[in-house]
Amino acid sequence: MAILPILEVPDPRLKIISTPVTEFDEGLKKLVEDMFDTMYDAPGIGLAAIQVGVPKRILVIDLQEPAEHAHEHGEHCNHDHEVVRKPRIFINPEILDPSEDYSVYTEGCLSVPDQYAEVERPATIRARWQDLDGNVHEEEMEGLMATCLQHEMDHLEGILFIDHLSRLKRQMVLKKLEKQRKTAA
Ligand code: GNR
Ligand code: NI
Repeated sequence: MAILPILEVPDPRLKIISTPVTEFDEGLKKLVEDMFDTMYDAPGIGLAAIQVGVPKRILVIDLQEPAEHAHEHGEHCNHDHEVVRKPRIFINPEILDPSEDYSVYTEGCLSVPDQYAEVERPATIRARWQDLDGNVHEEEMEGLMATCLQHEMDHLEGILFIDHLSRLKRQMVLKKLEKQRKTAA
């Protein structure tokens, strides 16, 4: 297991356009494992390879949502809500038909630490991608999965969530980040 350093703004590598994966080999599997280790450690719900300095079209996502429990009527729920891991791997992902209706989500990014802002994106998408063996999959996505996949796919084009904000809001986020770094130093 290896936790890799995560690139942060204004690292110029975050603007690189990532290239398609062509070799579905052991090196790819090892990188994906390290990406999960890094994402869970951060912690985050998604990670693009470029965030650990590798300009390849590879994403990992795990929304880590609370487990759904069936409760008997009247049964008191006093346990901690455990999180279920549902690790998902997306190689060479594509978005096929984004919906015309948009949804707004307060997004954050491990490369823009501790900063959050509302971003509007298509509410549902059809996604196509390859797995570690190169097999192609297709699925309709909605909710947080649709938002997160679009956020991660932006990283493959060198785009961050702050690039969706007005220039004023983007400057405010970057100023706050700078200030936070100074007080943390
Ligand atoms: O951990 C993350 N949380 C998150 C919240 C809302 C929308 C997108 C994300 S992705 C982010 C991890 C990250 O930076 N992935 O690139
Ligand atoms: Ni991000």
